[in-house]
Amino acid sequence: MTYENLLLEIENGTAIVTINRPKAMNALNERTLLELQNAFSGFAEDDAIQVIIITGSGEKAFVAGADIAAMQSLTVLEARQFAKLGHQVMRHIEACPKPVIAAINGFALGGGCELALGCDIRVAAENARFGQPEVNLGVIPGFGGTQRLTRLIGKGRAMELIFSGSMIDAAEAYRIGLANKVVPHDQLLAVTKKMASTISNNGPLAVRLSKEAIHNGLELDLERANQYEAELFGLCFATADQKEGMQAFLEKRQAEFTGK
Ligand code: DAK
Repeated sequence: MTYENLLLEIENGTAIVTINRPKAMNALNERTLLELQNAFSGFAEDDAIQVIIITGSGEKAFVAGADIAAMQSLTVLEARQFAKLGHQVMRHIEACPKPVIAAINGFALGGGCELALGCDIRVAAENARFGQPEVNLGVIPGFGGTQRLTRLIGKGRAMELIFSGSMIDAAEAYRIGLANKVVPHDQLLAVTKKMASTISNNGPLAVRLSKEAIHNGLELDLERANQYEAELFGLCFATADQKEGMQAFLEKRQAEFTGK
């Protein structure tokens, strides 16, 4: 697939995906969603990629939402289809076996906030603004916002953000657990890449199994989730990475993981 709305770079095992529709504040139209879906299918299968970063092009926006101009005249069935595609893409990102970090360089509104919520970690620039303004447009969040935001920051805060449609700044997003970290705008990519590289230096299979344990475990009760964790912990002992990691520790040297 040729990408019209995404820029892709791969640097030291990190794929950097830049959503590139700056004139529309990087709003998500159908084409951009399909491109994201396609790109993430590739990342999942590419052994050279350990971590993925998603960011937006330009100075102002990460993603200012689903594309309102494209949505305005949708029929009921088309709107349903559009929402389904958005759900599939967010799920695809969430289920990607490798960690995904959102580097939020400005507005993350509506579908943009939902895209950030589909990522595993959110690093925000100081100028980032978050919100679910859909009710201002007469709709509700349509790409999982009512669910993922609530699970991440809790029911009361999610309700306030969604009912009011108000924006919050990066500091407030950090305070309520929506952003993991806030950094100066000009350091956003450097800090996010450093985080990606710290993750990449760890046992890749262990990182992927941790992601699986966290995501799938959250859908289970604690007893079953702990059993599930124990199974995945056991599985680590079938890997060369576990042997290398523990041996390297005992030999007081840096581990050289192979992801096998
Ligand atoms: N879609 C399309 N174009 C957008 C856009 C968006 N979400 N956001 C901004 N733009 C475009 C503007 O129309 C403008 O285009 P031109 O007039 O230059 O052609 C350009 O980007 C620059 O925007 P502004 O001139 O407005 O720039 P400002 O700095 O003054 O303001 C802003 C920036 C981000 C605060 C403002 O543009 C804004 O409020 N944008 C809309 C934010 C928003 O409401 N986002 C939520 C979108 S709704 C569903 C499926 C999905 C969803 C819901 C239901 N189903 C099918 C059930 C999800 C919905 C959403 O995400």
